[in-house]
Amino acid sequence: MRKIVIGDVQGCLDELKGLLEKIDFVSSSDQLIFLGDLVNRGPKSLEVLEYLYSMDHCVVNTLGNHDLHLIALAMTDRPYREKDQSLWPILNSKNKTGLIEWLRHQPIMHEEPALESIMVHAGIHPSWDILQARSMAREIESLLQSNNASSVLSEMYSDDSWSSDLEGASRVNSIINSFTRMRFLDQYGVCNFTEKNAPKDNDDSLMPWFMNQEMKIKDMNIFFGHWSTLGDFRFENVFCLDAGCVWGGEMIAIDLNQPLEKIKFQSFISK
Ligand SMILES: [Mn+2]
Repeated sequence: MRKIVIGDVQGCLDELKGLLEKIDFVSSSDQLIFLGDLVNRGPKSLEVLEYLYSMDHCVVNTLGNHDLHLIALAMTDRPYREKDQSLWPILNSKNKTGLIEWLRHQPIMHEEPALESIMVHAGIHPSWDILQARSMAREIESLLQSNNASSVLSEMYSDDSWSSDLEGASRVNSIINSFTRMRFLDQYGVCNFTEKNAPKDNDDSLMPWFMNQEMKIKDMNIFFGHWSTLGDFRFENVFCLDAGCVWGGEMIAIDLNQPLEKIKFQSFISK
């Protein structure tokens, strides 16, 4: 069985199908592991969800910030915004309940122990070892899957940065933010959630999470998306697979048995 990891889809169904064709994907024998943000911004978010839901037996998606935002719109009274337009067809779909239930039962972090690999949407806080990361992920997954999910989702919108002394909603949000929104940490170890550019060689004030001195997980490969300006990128044991397909870049897939041979599909969307 091939284990194939794919970066951010963001509603780009045609590119996803083109990529799957390019890798000769077979749903009866391959497994697809998505790095989150299946939806939003791109033209076919509803169709992407319906397509993957129909192949549930061979699909896993590590939840991203846009996936969580969609679940929040569906399960709380948070008002729809103009910029969420690409999500409206899902929220108005007759399949809404089934699609949202499927999505909220996806993991925050996925592991492939035999291939010494971990998948998350944005990152793993550098101060967490694998045991902590695992327990944080399981904690958030059980909250999202619980009857209390709507209150967690309605309180989710804050810029809390992980710190071991946080409690309550701030603590929960800081964990969600680490897994789904983190890019840079400042010199005090506080996450900066506004800077989205690629790291600059001459700027020490903001460091990517994976270059932090404290970084604990060194003996497993970590695959993540979320950072389209980083693109197809590797630093030691850490791999970014988001090359901004929705912005006119590429969608990237790798076969976990051959992680250095990436397969790329150029977006149809013009830059
Ligand atoms: Mn994201």
